[in-house]
Amino acid sequence: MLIIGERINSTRKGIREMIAARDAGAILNEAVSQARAGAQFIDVNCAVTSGEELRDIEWVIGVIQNGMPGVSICIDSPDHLAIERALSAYKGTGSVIINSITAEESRCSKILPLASKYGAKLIALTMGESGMPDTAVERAAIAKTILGRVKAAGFPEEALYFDPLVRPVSTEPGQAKEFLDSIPLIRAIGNVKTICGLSNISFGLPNRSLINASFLAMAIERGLDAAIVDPLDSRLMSSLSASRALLGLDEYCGDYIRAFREGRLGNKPIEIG
Ligand code: THG
Repeated sequence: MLIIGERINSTRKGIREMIAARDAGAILNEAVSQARAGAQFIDVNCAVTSGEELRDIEWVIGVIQNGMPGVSICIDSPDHLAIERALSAYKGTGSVIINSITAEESRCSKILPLASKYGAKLIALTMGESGMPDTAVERAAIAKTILGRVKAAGFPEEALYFDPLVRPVSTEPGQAKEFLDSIPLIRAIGNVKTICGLSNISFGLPNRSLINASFLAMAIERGLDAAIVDPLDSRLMSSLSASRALLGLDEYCGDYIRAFREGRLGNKPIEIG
């Protein structure tokens, strides 16, 4: 299971302020703490900043890779120019994921060549020209269209992650099931992977972390390959450990037991020796 840390996102007021103040220490701390908590990639989104997204994303990436040269990043932007700027700013020794393309032709034709040029992995939202699909079957159909475009551009399908788009269960109660059902349908169209931003599921509800953690367990059982989450949410990360153990994805529960010993399952660390 690939974990992408979501916290460096300019929709969050605190992050907007750190970027505006060019507070490198605070941004680096957000990246380091997410990596320590188990994030393999750090999502960077500067789209809601001062109107200077290109300059901001270049600065944030510079700060993170100076402090963590091996860091892997997920470039999260609706603007292909910001994605290009971020790709050229990245000098780290880790890997890069571009977040994201959709079925929209113009977006694919700009971003696919960049993904190939920089050897990046790619997230594709299952969103058509006409907006968000309602059913699992529609999500898989859009994924198929995108897969055709991606293959035609010579991009390797195993580096492609489809995001079937989670919607709030509080306002659209049928959507959680459609999302979950779409995971195996999408994985069946080729040698492709699935990913989602999890926290939308709990929008508008109290105790969001409980809903997020429970939904993550369900999605992992259906085959979800990666998730964009807050890795500092210990309930979520505990649920991830337990789910992997229960599904035989953690041989002899070694990771689960290690997480317990280190006090990462919501328990106090036990004394050793
Ligand atoms: N799929 C893909 N990329 C994504 C998303 C997705 N990128 C953005 C988003 N969704 C995932 N990232 C975040 C980052 C921060 C928060 C939520 C999702 C967050 N939200 C606070 C909340 O929901 O209460 C509000 C923000 C605030 O004002 O503090 O922190 O689905 N491919």
